[in-house]
Amino acid sequence: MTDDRRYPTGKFSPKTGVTAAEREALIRRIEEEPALLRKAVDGLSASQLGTPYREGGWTVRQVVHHVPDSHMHAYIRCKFALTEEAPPVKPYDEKRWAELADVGVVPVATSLALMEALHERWVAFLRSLEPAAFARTLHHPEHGTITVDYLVQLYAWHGHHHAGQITSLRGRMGWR
Ligand code: NI
Repeated sequence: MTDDRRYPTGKFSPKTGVTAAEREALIRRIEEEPALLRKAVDGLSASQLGTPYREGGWTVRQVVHHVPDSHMHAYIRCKFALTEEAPPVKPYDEKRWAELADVGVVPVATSLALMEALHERWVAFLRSLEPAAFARTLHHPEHGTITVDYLVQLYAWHGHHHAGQITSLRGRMGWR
């Protein structure tokens, strides 16, 4: 297993007791993810987009379409947390989603535009919240109780994680 290729920015390690300043920095990281993903794939050809980012891994195209699929879930989970009492999280099978037929035919530009619009809504929403809102909870069937602060940390990592997989492939392949 090539962990460095799979986790170019390191594995996700959440903490408890996020300060207001740390939270602001995390939201800024979420804010920059659409541009980061756009830059990661800038100028790549169709065959480069069809290249797995590591042996046995998703293609660049699958990675790009996966990120907004995942972040749409996250955006909606944040809103459920604010509007219901400890609502259940509906997990989804991300591997099977990445293999659905649309992923092979929709241009990556469509998912980049989706990311930009989605993150504009999501970041505006997060910045509108009172500090206490970040302690609101959801119930995950595998992870138990999670908070909005946990989701903010996870998604401040997740977009960078996947953009890093592509950037690291570009570096190794010498793609300019
Ligand atoms: Ni992911």
